[in-house]
Amino acid sequence: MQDSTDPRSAALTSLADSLPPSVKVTLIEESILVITLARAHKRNALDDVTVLGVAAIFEALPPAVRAVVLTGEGEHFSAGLDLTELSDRDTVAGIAHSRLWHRIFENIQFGQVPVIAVLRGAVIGGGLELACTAHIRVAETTAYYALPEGQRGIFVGGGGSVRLPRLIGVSRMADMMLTGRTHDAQSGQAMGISQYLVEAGKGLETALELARKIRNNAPMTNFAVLHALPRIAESDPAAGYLTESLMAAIAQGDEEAKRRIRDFLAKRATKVVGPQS
Ligand code: 1HE
Repeated sequence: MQDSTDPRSAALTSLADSLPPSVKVTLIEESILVITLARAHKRNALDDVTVLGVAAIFEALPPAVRAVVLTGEGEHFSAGLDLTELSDRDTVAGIAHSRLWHRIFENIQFGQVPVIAVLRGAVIGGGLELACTAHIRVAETTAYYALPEGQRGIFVGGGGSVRLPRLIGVSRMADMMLTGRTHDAQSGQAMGISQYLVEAGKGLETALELARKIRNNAPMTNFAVLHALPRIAESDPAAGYLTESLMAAIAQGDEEAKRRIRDFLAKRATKVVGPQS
């Protein structure tokens, strides 16, 4: 493990120095960046300073970083929007704030590297919206999901109404918002919020294992999964098939793909392994 004082990570050190105390970064094995929401005393509620801190990281990811793990300090991932900042905002400022979150969250989802979120305890409102920007969500059994916007008299503003229905469907999201229903980790896994469900305290370890696999992929494949796959999935089928063909041809034409296929044919590459329990 390498921390931000390691001389090899000068870019990270300057990034870390520019962050607010509520956001921490640690570089692991030179290529996995762990971002930690560090406002546990406020249940990692997302105030502007924290969200802008996260944004700054994704705008200036050190080139060596191949995967990001996003986690929260303490027992909760995030209690959502910092409600103390909401009362000062009028309608116009509210639109600007939501659009700011949109830009920042878009930059996470459609950024340079895959992001794995580690979910535990409260994953509420804007915290769930932030979690939805990740490409993989690892939930610990303590995780629970809620959208109390209905009770607070507000609406999701961080892209939740676009991203969450694609995971769980409009009807489940409507139920959460209308009735204040909370889903536990098992239910969230069954609905498709998380792709992995692990015991309490194991989320970070699992996320790091996944990040190690991801960083070994060809960069072109990771790019295609992040940028082409979701766009193709949203396209009309004819445009989707064409985009898929173009992306497939670009990927297979890359020297990295040719080397990997030569390695497999020469029996130098690992085989696919059967499902693990
Ligand atoms: C907060 C926030 C917050 C905690 N904004 N300060 N989100 C919510 O409606 C969830 C509100 N939070 C809660 O329901 C509870 O805090 C929890 C279930 C997450 C945790 O409960 P607990 O008993 O462990 O902690 P606590 O005592 O309630 O909170 C500890 C402190 O964090 C306390 O401050 P303190 O100064 O009294 O110590 C809380 O006020 C503070 N805190 N959550 C501000 N959210 C882009 S639009 C998105 C819209 C939304 O996200 S709406 C959902 C908002």
